[in-house]
Amino acid sequence: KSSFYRIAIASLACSIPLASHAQQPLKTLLVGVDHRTVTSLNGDWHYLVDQPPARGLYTLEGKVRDNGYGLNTHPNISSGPHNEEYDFATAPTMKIPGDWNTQDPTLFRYEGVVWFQRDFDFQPKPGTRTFLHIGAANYKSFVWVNQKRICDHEGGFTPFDCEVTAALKPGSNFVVIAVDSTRHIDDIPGIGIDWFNYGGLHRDVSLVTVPTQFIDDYDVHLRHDTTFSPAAADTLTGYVHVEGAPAGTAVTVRVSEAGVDTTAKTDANGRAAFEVKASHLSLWSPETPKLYKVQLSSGQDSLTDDIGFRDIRVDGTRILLNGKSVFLQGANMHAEAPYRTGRVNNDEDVKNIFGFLKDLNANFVRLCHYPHDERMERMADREGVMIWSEIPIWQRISYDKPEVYAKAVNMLNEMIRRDRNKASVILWSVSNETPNNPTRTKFLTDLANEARRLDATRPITSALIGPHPKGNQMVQDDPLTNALDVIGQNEYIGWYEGRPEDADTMTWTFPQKPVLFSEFGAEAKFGVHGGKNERWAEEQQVNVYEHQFVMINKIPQVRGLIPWVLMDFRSPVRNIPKLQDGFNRKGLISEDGKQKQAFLLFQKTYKDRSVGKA
Ligand code: GCB
Repeated sequence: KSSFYRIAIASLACSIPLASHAQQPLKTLLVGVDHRTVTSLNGDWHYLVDQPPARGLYTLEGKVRDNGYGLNTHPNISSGPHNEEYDFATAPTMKIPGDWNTQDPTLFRYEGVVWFQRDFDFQPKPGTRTFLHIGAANYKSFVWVNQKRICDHEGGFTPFDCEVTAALKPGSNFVVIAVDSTRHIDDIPGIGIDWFNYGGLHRDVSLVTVPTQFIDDYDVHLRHDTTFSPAAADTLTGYVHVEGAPAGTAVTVRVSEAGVDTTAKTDANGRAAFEVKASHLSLWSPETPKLYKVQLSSGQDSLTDDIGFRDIRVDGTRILLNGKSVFLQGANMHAEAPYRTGRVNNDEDVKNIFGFLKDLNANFVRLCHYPHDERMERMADREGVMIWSEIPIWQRISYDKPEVYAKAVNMLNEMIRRDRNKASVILWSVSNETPNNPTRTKFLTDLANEARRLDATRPITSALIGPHPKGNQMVQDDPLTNALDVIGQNEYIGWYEGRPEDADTMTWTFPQKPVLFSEFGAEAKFGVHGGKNERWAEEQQVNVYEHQFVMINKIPQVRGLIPWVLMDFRSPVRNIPKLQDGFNRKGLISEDGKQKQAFLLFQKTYKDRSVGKA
């Protein structure tokens, strides 16, 4: 974003009445699908582009058509009355999961509706239910199976499940999904974003068959007491939710390695709460990322997940992991695939990103600015990397609208539900760079409290901007800090504001809470060399960071460094030819994996632990 955006944000005045924020029920969402046996629908799907006004999907009034392309009929080419003019059978194919932008050159900048269709064989089994699980589709999805309209979903980065039991038949079936990536002011994110709006079915798609009563949600964690003591950290607690189960249904939770084997009963809502002592629990940490096999079963259904147990909390201005103060040495990362570009969605992409983090000596990553592929959390769990996970509230959101709040709550729910059992995730973030006004503060305070209600075991954060410097003083007095456990502070001294050396004399005042420098940095193009103050030179990027380190080292409550950004990423607003070419160049690494000098600076700084203290 340019300084123009910053001013625009800061000056958004607010005189709109504060909305009251009602709660929305969450639809079925299966947790731990990657630990179930599923029928993958990944592979080649036929696709057709339905350019605006997207007449295959919408009526001219903007309503979703029940008799559009979703029916997957075929045109009468040789005889009979003329009908719809589309045909999936002869349409080209693309790989799912995958964004359409990097698979078809004619769709590189396309934002709008694309239709996807595939056939699949299926043999329904009596006494089962089947769900179509979509890892994520950006931004709105509309699903038909065998000509029946099944479900819709809004939100580009979280999973959803649509029950298809009644629509399936033995033998050949087909599914049609329309994905609309058009941006709107009242969406989350809104219209203006500094990343590429990759559209499509960009994460795994599968069919999940479960018994009629099945485990759809669970939460297994170390009991979060008011204080932490290693000796007393021996109790596992949480719940297993069994969809369709009458009250009193038995649920078993087994963690054999920790001597846990307990049975609980569901309540009237299908939820079985449990609490059980474990023996010789090894707590998860970056040094010892221990994961346990957790076996859950109820009736015909069972599922085994890999779960780590640890305690994360804030104490004054410190962040305590298992009772010990930690300093987060991290980086920001978009879900941009290294080397190939496009959205991250496979093991190879994730391995490459974690390779970068390991080389950097990082113990932390902020996944920007939306939930990433679940493989990221899985890998972080195994590798011992801590994660900041965020919903896409990124500048210019319609905070005055209750329906926008409802969308935010839904995204928060979906994010927390998917990842609450991941030990690596230590922070939920409700937003990034939001304007300081009462409507936004009420919205985000309610949202932070909602996050706490959903998960009382993790601190809540947000990345703030401002204040604007008064001389060499920065006073962070944004009232949103009252709603946060950990303060994320973004600032770009030396790039968007002032000169790199201005940081040396800058002083900061924060509320007495842990502070993470959640974004700071400068652009540089890999291979461009020059003086310390020459824009785009790798040397200048290093210079900016060196002055930042001087500043940050003087702020005792800083508990983490999260430079912007680990890797260059596509952003259509970055239009300086030869330097940017459509990429935000603040990466420590180029999009093809080349380390800039600033990467080496962080690598050494993190190795020596020379900036900041736990
Ligand atoms: C920010 C935003 C981030 C942008 C970055 C930039 O403050 O949070 O999404 O990409 O600045 O490079 O301008």
